[in-house]
Amino acid sequence: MIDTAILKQKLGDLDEDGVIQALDEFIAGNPSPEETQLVVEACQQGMEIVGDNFENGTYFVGDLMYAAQILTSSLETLKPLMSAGAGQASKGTLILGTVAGDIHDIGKNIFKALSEAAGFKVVDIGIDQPAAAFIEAAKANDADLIGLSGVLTLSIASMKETIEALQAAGLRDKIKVLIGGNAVSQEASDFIGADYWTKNAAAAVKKGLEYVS
Ligand code: B12
Repeated sequence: MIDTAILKQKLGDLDEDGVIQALDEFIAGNPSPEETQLVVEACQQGMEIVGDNFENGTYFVGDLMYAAQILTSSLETLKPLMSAGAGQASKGTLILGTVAGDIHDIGKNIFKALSEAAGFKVVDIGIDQPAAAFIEAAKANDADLIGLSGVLTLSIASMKETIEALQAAGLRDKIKVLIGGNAVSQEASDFIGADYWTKNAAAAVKKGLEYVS
């Protein structure tokens, strides 16, 4: 099994070759979806190191972009290992997007991959999406769940607007709303009026399955 502390640090250090080598060795060991989930969590923690270094002035926007590039290609490698349920009947429909003002999508894409693996039909509407786009997609696809992603502090206001629009469209009672990303917290969730909040995509998939069962 991979040493997740080392992987986390390698990503934090932007050591692309080190990350690739560690993941290649990990994959060669034929890991389970659960082991893969631990590796995804280590990558998420590595990105926190990157974020901290950006905040304290050691890294710049170019470093954030480089980190995103390393993580995105790593996730492509890990994606097939996360899945268990390809080909099964749909468990429900999830509309997923990053809210207005925010273009971060790596966490969203992880949640998407895990949700698809669990059997959800996922309609991914992309990044920087206004409330109206979520409502339109929810109506067009008869959604069971909506997933709002956001890592910026300002995303909290966009998430609140989206839920208010859902309410105004008369859809709030029939659709559960899950929120995720670095910006969310219990306090933010209470303010927004979400049904569930998390920074752990795997936990959210379990909750989603509970909602549709
Ligand atoms: C990579 C990165 C970028 C990349 C994003 C590339 C991409 N394609 O996403 C780029 C370079 C584009 C970028 C830009 C900017 N960034 Co940036 N970025 C990051 C960084 C380092 C990592 C984010 C990430 O991918 N994390 C890894 C993923 C896996 O974690 P996650 O998103 O939390 O997702 C997990 C869970 O939360 C959950 N999840 C996520 N979404 C959802 C949705 C649902 C429904 C559910 C259930 C679960 C779920 O599942 C995931 C797996 O478990 C963070 C630091 C951090 N700590 O987050 C800063 C950070 C978010 N960025 C920041 C900033 C300031 C910016 C810029 C303003 C910089 C600038 N001056 O231009 C711009 C903003 C652009 C915009 N309008 O959005 C700040 C935000 C500060 C704040 N409080 O608002 C942070 C926190 C860095 C910092 N510490 O200062 N950034």
